[in-house]
Amino acid sequence: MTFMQRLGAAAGLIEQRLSELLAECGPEKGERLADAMEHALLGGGKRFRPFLVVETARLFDVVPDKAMDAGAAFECVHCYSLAHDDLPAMDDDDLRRGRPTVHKAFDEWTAILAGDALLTLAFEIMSRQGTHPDAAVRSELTRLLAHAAGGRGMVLGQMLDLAADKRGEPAAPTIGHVQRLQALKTGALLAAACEAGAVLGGATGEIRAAVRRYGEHLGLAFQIADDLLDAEGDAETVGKATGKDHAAGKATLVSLLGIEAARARLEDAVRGAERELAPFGDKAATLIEAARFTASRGH
Ligand code: GRG
Repeated sequence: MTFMQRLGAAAGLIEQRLSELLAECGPEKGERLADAMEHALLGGGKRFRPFLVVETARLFDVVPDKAMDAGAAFECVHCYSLAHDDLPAMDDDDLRRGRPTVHKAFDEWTAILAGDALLTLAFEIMSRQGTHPDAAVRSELTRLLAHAAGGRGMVLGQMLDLAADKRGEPAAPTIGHVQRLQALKTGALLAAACEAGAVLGGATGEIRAAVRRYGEHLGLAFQIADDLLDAEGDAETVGKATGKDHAAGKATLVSLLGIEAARARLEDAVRGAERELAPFGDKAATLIEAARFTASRGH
């Protein structure tokens, strides 16, 4: 199986599980809120964060089935963040995953509430007994997800990003500022997804930390690849508008470093990711491929 086939197969399984969890814990089918949550959650997306949970858990011999619900919780947070990010008050996008964004398919207030409900659904899923039999593990997973998603993680990253876009702050962003912003906005959830796999596998100390650092390198690679796509990709292949950052004069690692140096930093991040998983030998082959895929992805 190629890496893309493996990612696609995992996406199919996670999509199925997301659909079941939405039916079990979400609003009744037929409610406008249920339809909007379904639009935000199902029908597209690489399901990369659940894939990372499942694959990092596999390093510790956890079978995919036992990591699926924790992965689904991460995907709910991710999909809420996309629905809110696409709103006119934030990044203002009409297209996501090749389809109308939630507020275009419904309206703004529905998109806000669907996002809110997906965020809370994530924590309901994470704290259900089926996610892990040990309450201490569920509690640690819940803390990990909350920390990554919240005011010291993704929301802070989004705040810094919008402060730059809408208020021009800081006036002269440094590479350090952009890197911090991105590590929070995109990296925090990706790194926590990897760490969650290690937590599911009972890993502690330096081993858990190494898996997290793998996720941090991956997050950086993911963001630089996204910036390169914005600078060089076309909307049809990417499934959303491109050239927006460039047209807005936005500071990204690509605009601050130039395309060549950004590419070099991307390769560096991939090597860092590989280095962290070296002690796992062949067991880490899929995750190493995931890092390479992240760097080379075209959508
Ligand atoms: C609204 C609090 C709040 C946060 C939003 C994630 C995010 C923060 C905004 C998304 C904007 C964006 C384009 C970020 C760059 C990287 C990124 C997260 C891309 C989308 O993730 P993928 O490629 O998407 O995993 P799919 O569709 O495959 O799930």
